[in-house]
Amino acid sequence: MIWLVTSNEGKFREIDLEMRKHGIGISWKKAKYSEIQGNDNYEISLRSCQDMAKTVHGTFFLEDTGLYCQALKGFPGPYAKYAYETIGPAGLIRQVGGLKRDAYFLTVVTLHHGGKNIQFDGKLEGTISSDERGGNGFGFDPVFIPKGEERTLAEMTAEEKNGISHRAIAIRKLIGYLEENKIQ
Ligand code: ITT
Repeated sequence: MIWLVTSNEGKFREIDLEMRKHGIGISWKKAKYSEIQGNDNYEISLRSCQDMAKTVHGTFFLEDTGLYCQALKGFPGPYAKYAYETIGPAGLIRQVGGLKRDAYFLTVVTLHHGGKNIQFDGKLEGTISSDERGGNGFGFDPVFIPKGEERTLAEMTAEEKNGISHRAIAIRKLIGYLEENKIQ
């Protein structure tokens, strides 16, 4: 049994979809863990995992995702959740304004297995759109246009987003590790 610890249903849906495609079943531990602040998503993901290992037994993983906007010197970066709950997608568009719109998502998965913590990452480059578009996905999806695309992530199906996303890239690395090590 492999647990995914997250309070975010959107994350669970995307990850479950990808893992089922590879024949791996996961169980959702819907827990809100206090996000230990750190300088980057690797540190936050690792420290959150170490903290959860005190109460969750067996094999589990969690992930931390950040959104880095070039024009804002990387803001909101690891504080994406705070930015989402405060200024929101519309506020981010205003902040970026007419500046260079390049941005990227970074997901860092940490797997806890056999007393060890192992990390897998995934990145998606793109730009911040000038208006909010689309009703799929979650978070900043309506304002993020992946490189080489015209649509925002929220205008794509879950399968299309998983084809290219930061999260799905990290999850496919995790799947490779689980398969190699026969972890289920
Ligand atoms: P956890 O319980 O898993 O921590 P969370 O929502 O707090 O859930 P994060 O801190 O990793 O997760 O994510 C920060 C925010 O970044 C999140 O609340 C979303 O608003 C946004 N976000 C994360 N992944 C995203 C994605 O794939 N597309 C759009 N926005 C995303």
